Amino acid sequence: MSEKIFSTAKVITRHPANPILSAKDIPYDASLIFNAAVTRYQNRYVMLFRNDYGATEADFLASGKKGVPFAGTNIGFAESNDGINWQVHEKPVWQIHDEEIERVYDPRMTVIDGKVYVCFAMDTRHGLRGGVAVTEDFDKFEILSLSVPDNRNMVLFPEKINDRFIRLERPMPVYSRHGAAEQFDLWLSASPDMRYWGDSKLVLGAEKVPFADAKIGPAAPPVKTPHGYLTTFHAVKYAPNDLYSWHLNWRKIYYAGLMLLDLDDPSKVTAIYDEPLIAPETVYEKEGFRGDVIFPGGMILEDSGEVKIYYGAADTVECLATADVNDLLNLCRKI
Ligand code: BMA
Repeated sequence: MSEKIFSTAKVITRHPANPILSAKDIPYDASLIFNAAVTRYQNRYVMLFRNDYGATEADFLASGKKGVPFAGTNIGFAESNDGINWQVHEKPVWQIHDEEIERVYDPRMTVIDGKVYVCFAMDTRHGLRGGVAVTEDFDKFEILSLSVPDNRNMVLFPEKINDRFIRLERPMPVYSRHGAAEQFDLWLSASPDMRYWGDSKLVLGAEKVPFADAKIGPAAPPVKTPHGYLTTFHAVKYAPNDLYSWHLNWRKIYYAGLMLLDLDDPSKVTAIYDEPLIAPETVYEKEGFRGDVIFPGGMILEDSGEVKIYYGAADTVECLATADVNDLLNLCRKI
């Protein structure tokens, strides 16, 4: 039986300026600019982006593609009046590297009551933790909570629901998923104060996604519509052969999916699109550090009904796609 070929939904338009941010735009050491958080804050667009620096494709080639370590990962900051053209701050704004913590990365921003909450992943010597921080100036980041390992891909809803903050998240249960490699699912937790998280519920099992045969998880933070919280997720499918990559043996295709969550109980998926919203197709999505990776980290619903979806492509550059909110809602079928 031949493999089904998944393609990007017709309602999606890739921005002609793609990639909208890449290493050449950064005024300091930068190699991979991707998996950014983007939101609107104080009358402009703001972006926190991941920068893995200190190794190039040539370094990997010289190593026989066995791989060379990046010197580090930091988080950069950029601002924009139109969401397309970005002014990048002259220095990175956030980096943690000490005896225990290796790095913070993959930020996701949600503005609640005038404050910017930043979910992030943190690699530590004792496992991978997901965290929530708060900033008002994109200079100081106060960490409010950190999960036990292994958990990441956290994203916050744009408001309290039934008096509690809610986040989507993706724990990584390697011990108990019946031997399946990387079969991880999308969960939700609630908190009264952003510090204590609990009441965790399964939202979507990986087996429910027809274009995944491995892990799924959150992508960009949800946006509110009258029909429910519209949100992207990421879904991984294994490729039969090696994909384009700077290193050897890269075989994971990352698709962006789309679903609708209940306004009162967002642990309930009310509708889902059964094909990818965005599938890797362009050169900048298929060729890079890890080809065939699409990873949304920002979703903005404009007053016009346009939805801007910001996504990391090939773990190398940051891109923008747009769609009409009604077209996105129409893609999601009731379940
Ligand atoms: C995941 C994370 C992401 C990355 C993806 C594809 O495990 O490391 O940051 O985009 O893999 O490499």
